Amino acid sequence: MKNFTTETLQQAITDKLMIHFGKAPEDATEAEIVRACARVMRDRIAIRGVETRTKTRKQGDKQVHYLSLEFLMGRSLMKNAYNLGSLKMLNEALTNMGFTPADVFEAEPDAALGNGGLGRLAACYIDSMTTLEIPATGYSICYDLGIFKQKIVDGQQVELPDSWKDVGEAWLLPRPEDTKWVRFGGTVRDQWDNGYLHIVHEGGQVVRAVPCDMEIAGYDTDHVNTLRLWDAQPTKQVDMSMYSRGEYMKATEEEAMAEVIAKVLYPEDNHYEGKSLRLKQQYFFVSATVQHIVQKHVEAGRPLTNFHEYNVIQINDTHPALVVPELMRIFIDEAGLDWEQAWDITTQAVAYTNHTVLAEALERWPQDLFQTLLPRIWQIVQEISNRWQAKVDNHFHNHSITADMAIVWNGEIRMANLCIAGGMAVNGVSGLHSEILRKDVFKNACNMEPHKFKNVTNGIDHRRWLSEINPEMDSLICELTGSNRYLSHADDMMKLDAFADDKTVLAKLAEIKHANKVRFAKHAKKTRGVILNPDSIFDVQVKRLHEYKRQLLNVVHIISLYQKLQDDPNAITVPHTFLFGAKAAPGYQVAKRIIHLINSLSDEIDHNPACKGKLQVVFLENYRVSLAEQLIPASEVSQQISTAGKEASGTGNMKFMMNGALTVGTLDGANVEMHGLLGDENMFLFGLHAHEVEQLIRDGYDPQRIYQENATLHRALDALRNGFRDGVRYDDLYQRLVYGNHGSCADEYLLLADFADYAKAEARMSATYADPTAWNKMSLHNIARSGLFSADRSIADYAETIWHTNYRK
Ligand code: GLS
Repeated sequence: MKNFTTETLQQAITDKLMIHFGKAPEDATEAEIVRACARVMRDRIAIRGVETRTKTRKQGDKQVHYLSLEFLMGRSLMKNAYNLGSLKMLNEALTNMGFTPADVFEAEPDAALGNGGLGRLAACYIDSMTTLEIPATGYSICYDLGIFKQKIVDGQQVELPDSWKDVGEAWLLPRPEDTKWVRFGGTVRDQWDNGYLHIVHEGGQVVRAVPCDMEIAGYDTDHVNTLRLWDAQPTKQVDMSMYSRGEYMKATEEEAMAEVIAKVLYPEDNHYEGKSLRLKQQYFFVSATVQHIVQKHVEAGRPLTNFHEYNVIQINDTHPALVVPELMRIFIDEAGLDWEQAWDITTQAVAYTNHTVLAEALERWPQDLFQTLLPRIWQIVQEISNRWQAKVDNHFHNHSITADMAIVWNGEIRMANLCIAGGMAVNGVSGLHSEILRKDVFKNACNMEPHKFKNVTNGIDHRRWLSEINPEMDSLICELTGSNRYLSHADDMMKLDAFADDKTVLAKLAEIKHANKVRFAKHAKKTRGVILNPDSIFDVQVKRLHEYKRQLLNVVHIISLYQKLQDDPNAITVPHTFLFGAKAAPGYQVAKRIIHLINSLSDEIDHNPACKGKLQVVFLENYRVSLAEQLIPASEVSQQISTAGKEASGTGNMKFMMNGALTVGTLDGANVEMHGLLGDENMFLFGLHAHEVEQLIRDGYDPQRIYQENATLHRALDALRNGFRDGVRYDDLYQRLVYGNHGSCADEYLLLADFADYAKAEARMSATYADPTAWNKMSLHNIARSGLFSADRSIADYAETIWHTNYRK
């Protein structure tokens, strides 16, 4: 299909505006113009979607089904225009119509159906699967409310609902004809019919799952994939007779019960909530999805015995783990296969990605809840568990290993073990993380079935996270590498390494970064009234707030710098701006206290004349995808300082590296691979390594001793304890670090142990910054070597090592 020209695009948008809103361009609001543009793009992509599906069906290609409770898509207008090759035309058309394109893009709300890295990864992956022309579908829930909007009031986080659909809905194509029904509760009984045993599951509550599809355009291809978002609706119409009897509330009860399933995304990252509604969400979207996949397979005229040859189901963390028993239920109860046949197919069709080693994030469902809500699935899980346990017993003859690998144990269902038993592959998301899974977290399972354990290092959509958000850098890369080939072959960026001693190139690089800083400073002033100094180091830590990510280590270090500046006004020679952005899970009190602390410190420093022009701390409210897109091109230092062994991979680290920021970081997650590419000389490494962390904890860690011995640290922690000019004290955080409180051990994440080395790394970083040539050279090497972290590479790895599907090379 032909590309839009500026004229055809402008005409199409004008027509949409008139048909949908009854308005001429000059009367339309920005929200209306966004909706009209979205509809125009959606139509175009939808047509290609029909063609893609026809082709896939004809060729009988294997399909990938990517299940994730989170897809953190962000904005789509610029992205889709970019992928369709129409961004330039869209900019021109909007300008011709009297709009400022940047303001129009800014008016689109983020589709924030995810918490952080795990959800954003799914969004990057669907882009790459499409670009690599893999027939793939993403599946999730069409939440009414995405991750909450964060407001800072008196220094503290307040959560507001995020209703993205007003405008965001324009991207969705409702598909009521593909509706599925999902049953909760009720009773299960056996029934004999003509000598055959049937399972009858009846009663309880039946909810309708109605798909709303978001069509996904790839880059430089006509291939289109779908992100299918299931909406929950009641089965029964509202009972009008109840209305006429005046029982209004009762009449709408069932409706409300069904709709609550798709109401809101759970706002916890790296933490599981054992709530019945969460389990309902999981089964709701898994059951609808599996019913759909199996139905399509059967409709294509194929027997279920070759289901796994045509379908692979990738589950993003254990959240969709019920895929395993749901496939078994459909194969056995609905298609009449026997257990062995059904198990054989299931275990060849499912693959599981683990995204965390944190104990509080590993899902375990209480048996009582599970049994009541999903009675038939519970029976199947019990059978899977018994058979698995027999296999483990037979292999090891060791009670403690049996206990460790059990699926149902002590009144709980352990979802990770269910995924390991029920799938063909288990992968971690960085080299170190996969190693920890093999050697530690899933050690026994790996001993028994080593062939299942793989690694696929995460990657990011470099077209969005570099080319689209940093257009000047994109032009420079194209110029230096001789073409825009890097957009589909990210390793082409390697060619930049050859320019490390080219003064003109380094100067250009610095110029681009500075212009991005100025742009971000303007944006910050306009949107939140903050004045930033573009001639200071932009030192950034943006990610979810979690103790293991150690924002508090960064804060304690800033306090020590502040104190140094009190002693000696010339202690800081390079002006330094520390930028933070982070949402805390609403129930995570310690994380909320750390946000408060950052704001207290920011206020203290703002009011101290000695800091003026030298030191600034800024907390950026409501950190989200679209804010990251503004900030990352302007960042110079990327803080990736988690306790080694705790961050599975990280993906922000990759985005910063790609945009030329230098990393201050520990050897954790994908930082290890970054270090492998960059060496000590191109990043600022510090801190204990993962095995040293283990060792220290085994030997007995004593933060009090460090507190007593390190005078700088001692003084900074005392200041933190007493608080700053707003009068808020942080004794609780102090206690948590030095002595332990509320039953937690002292300094669980070893901030004190790493403090001295961190301060040294920061000092090295500041000193290097004072030497622009050295800095720009390092920055260039970072960009050049970041191609490995393209999501295209990750998806090619999945295709080759796990899915065994073809892809465009
Ligand atoms: C996470 C990990 O914490 C990140 O390290 C990882 O990069 C991401 C994607 O693999 O998954 N796990 C999680 O629960 N939230 C994440 O962001």
